[in-house]
Amino acid sequence: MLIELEELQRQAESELKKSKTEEELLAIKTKYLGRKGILTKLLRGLGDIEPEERPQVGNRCNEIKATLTAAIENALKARTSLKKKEVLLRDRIDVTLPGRRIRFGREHPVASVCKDICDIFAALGFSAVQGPEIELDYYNFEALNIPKDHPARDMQDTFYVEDNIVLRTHTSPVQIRVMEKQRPPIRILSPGRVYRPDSDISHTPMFHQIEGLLVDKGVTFGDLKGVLTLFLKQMFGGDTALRFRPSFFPFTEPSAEVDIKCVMCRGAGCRVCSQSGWLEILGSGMVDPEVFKNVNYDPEEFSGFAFGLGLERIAMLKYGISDIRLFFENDWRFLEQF
Ligand code: 2NL
Repeated sequence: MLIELEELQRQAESELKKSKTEEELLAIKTKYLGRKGILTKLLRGLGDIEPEERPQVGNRCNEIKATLTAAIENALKARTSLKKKEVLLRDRIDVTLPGRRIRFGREHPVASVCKDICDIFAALGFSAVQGPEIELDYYNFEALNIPKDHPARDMQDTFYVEDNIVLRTHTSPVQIRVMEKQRPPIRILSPGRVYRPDSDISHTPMFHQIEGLLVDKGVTFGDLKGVLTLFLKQMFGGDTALRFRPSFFPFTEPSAEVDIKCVMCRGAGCRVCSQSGWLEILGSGMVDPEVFKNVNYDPEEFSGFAFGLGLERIAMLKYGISDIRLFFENDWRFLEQF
């Protein structure tokens, strides 16, 4: 019996030596030490052995059990630490590699031009207002004295949502809405997105506009000239030359467009100003009495001026950008430069 026990221990130890994986080790553990394991059974069966042999066999069984248990636990531990080492080696991080470059966000050039304009006019008492981008035909055209047969109302020039609903083509409707609700004095700016079905290097179907409106008693064309001159000199520099040119808009009378001396060639003539030496910056005029009638202001009591300009166009001139579509690609290589 004792010889058989020695043989059993040798066999278990040799199996242990040959085993490589955790699974194999666990299988050996079960085979010898499990609930139905060889050693467990032997210990349970001690009662059947001759009484004089029992203590010696029992002791030997317990010794072997203890040795085997320790050997298996050691082998398992070694296996786990080896596994950990393998994982650490595989998931190693090379801390000497250069880090990924962090790219900082920037204010969009259209947003900064909008802010600059709002700041200049805020100092003159103007506050910015907002309104719907999906607008009734009435506010976008009718109230602004734009006649039913005006080309701006064509399907080619306006996005129609429904018969009487459009994507606003300018931000003037916001100002009509303010005048409907408030009495003069009025000093407002209306920046925002506007929509027109155009697309090429100088047009996108959505772009940004800012309009301004001042209404009070006794406002004259002199006020329009004074305010817009102050604005353009603050915007483009005190030595900027300006010219007011007669123009026409259905919602202003008289109307004027304002040019500045070309910022690229300083008036010599270049590609940007089409060799004219001048850049068209904004449209303006005295609010047409018909517009005042539509908002129940008495044109005999009140007068005012209004103006409008495209923000992308200003940003293009300020930063020397030749393709308007760059503003809408959100490519950081473009945006990072401002
Ligand atoms: C341009 C011209 C302009 C206005 C906009 C306006 C608004 C009201 C009444 C009268 Cl509520 N006028 N706005 C006036 C003149 C010109 O914009 O070239 N925009 C890009």
